[in-house]
Amino acid sequence: MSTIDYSEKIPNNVNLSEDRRLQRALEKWQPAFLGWWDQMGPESSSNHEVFLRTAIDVSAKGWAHFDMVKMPDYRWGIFLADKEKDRKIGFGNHMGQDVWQEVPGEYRSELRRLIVTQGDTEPASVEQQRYLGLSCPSNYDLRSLFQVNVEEGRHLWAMVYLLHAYFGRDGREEAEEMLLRHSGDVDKPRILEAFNVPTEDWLSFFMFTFFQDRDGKFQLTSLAESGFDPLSRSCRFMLTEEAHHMFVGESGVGRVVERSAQLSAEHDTLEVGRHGGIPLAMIQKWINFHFSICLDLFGQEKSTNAANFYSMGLKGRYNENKIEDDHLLNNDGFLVPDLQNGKVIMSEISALTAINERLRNDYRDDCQKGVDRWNRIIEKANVDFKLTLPHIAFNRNIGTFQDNDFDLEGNLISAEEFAANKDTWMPNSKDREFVKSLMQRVVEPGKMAGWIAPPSRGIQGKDIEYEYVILQ
Ligand code: BYC
Ligand code: FE
Ligand code: FE
Repeated sequence: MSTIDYSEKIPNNVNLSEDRRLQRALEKWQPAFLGWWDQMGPESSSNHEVFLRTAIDVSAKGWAHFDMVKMPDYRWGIFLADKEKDRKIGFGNHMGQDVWQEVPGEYRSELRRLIVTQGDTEPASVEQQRYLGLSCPSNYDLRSLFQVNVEEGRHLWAMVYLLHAYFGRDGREEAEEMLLRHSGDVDKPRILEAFNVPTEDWLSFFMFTFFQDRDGKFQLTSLAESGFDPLSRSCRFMLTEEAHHMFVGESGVGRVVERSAQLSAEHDTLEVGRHGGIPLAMIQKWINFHFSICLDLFGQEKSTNAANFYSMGLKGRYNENKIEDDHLLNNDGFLVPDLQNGKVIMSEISALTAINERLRNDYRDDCQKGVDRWNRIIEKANVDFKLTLPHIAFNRNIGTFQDNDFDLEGNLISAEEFAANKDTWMPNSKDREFVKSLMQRVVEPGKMAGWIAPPSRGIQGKDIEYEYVILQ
């Protein structure tokens, strides 16, 4: 089951050839996808040879094969993690029952909505990153970008397969819509707001893969708990790909921090801009922005949608099976932040309606660990500066805090005060211009732009100097 059939037009491990109708429908969607890739995917990249990994086996060991590939020839396909024998639903009203191999009729629209929302983010990210190849800091980094892009394209395939295979005609319509909405399009934007924000420089790209792909990690892990087995298996395999995206983000920001700290120490100043680095204080502004827009991706603190998804057995909590409680949550409480008398306080609500907030907490803890590791890089360089995550109330557009303004520490402030400080807390147009001015394309193998430290090693045992992308 786990070997992938590459003789097919659409590589897959779901026996696609045994379902002619489904195969034909997906083969019809395939050229639309390729057309979308050509128009909305990485700019001027179609002739580059790229050292890419392709899935060949879904088992934990050795699933990938590396080779020089032109991106339009990448073998996007449908890969599900192996079926777990006798898998049972692990939470909610159907706990203990066999997982579903077909869509439970009464939950059809909720399930479809989750799959559509998940699927929509994948092509969105490719659209957001489409011009970055023109300003990459190194040949190595250019490969990372393209690797992430093709895999996000494959994640779209993963969700489109589920829509086609299990949702009939409206599933096919949703699959078409995936290619018609576009990031930032005023008429047909992507569903979640953070996926409509352009990613115009490489500091933003690394922040994106750290903060935004990390939302992907947490959402996919929760969906991997799903009682709908095909969704669970899809997400489990996507998570193996996602691990690399996390690496690109954390190591990418880490290398920028390393270079900035190094320049700060060398010149005995934090103002390293005129030495070709990105000041640590400016990196902090990027963190403030990206972290706050990504917190919105978890939805409202108190959500009946989330409670329903959970009780229905469609979407669990992060690492549901490692949590020791009744997995029903009918009688449990959970503390969520609330605004009372002008102060952010914690108040208890039902654990069921607090599912989104719980996941956001897990996410925040994971982000903090990454920030701690960046701070160790700064310490090692003997520079006196500390990066932090802003308070959860800062710059929020979804949930409890959306109608008020807060400073970085979570103090309620007036709209005027926020407007007056916004440009010191988050990237302003001058900051963005400055960072963009540093983004001069470097593609010669082994060379690095001056604002970023080299990676500690190359990819798949190759040297850092290896020509990962042959441009043409
Ligand atoms: N923007 O009850 P609530 C990834 C809406 S990233 C706009 O809290 P719910 C990736 C909401 O729709 C992972 N609208 O909502 C990363 C609802 O609307 P209605 C993506 C928003 O449903 C990088 C209303 O507000 N996957 O894979 O519990 C690169 C009430 O809110 C937003 C998923 O998200 C928002 N941010 O929670 C590539 C998993 N938030 O009902 C890829 C699937 C809320 O009033 N999605 N609203 O019309 C979900 O699980 C849930 O839909 C959400 C929202 C957690 C997103
Ligand atoms: Fe993805
Ligand atoms: Fe990702």
